[in-house]
Amino acid sequence: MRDIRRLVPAHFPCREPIIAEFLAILDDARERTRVVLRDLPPAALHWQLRPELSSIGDLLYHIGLIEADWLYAEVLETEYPAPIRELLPEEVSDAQGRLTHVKEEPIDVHLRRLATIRTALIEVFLEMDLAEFRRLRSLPGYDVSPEWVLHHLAQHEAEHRYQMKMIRKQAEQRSQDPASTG
Ligand code: NI
Repeated sequence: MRDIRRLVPAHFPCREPIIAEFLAILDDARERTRVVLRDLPPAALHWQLRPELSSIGDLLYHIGLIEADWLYAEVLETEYPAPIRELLPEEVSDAQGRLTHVKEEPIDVHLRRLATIRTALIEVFLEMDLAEFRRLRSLPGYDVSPEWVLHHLAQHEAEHRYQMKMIRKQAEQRSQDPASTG
């Protein structure tokens, strides 16, 4: 069967067709992340090259936290609702300014967290009109539109996806050859 590469905006019944296109792009980005995580050995989820470096689990948590943060702080200009706050107990970075090292959870918990945040995001964008999509929100350091936020979230996930791919490769090499230092 041929591999068909196209976006499916019809999956997102938005008021504005262009918003459905953006949601389809984000959906494709998530699918590509899932491919990188497919059949991930549980030990590789928590593996760190060095104690100060992130694990794949840390990065999955980070991707969800950043998505929720752009959604609530920037797009909606509000606080996290309680169910989202409960999903994200850890701050984005630790006292040293590094990405927080999160407690070890199974991959399903990570994927469910990401899916819950994504569902909340889609609900907001289904109803949005074009003026609101492009209306700049004024934050302390910058002005930002929801349109840019969706673009940015796809980029952000792609950057960390590559990082997760490299971590996985290193973790799997180590598990085959524990004496290796390379
Ligand atoms: Ni990041």
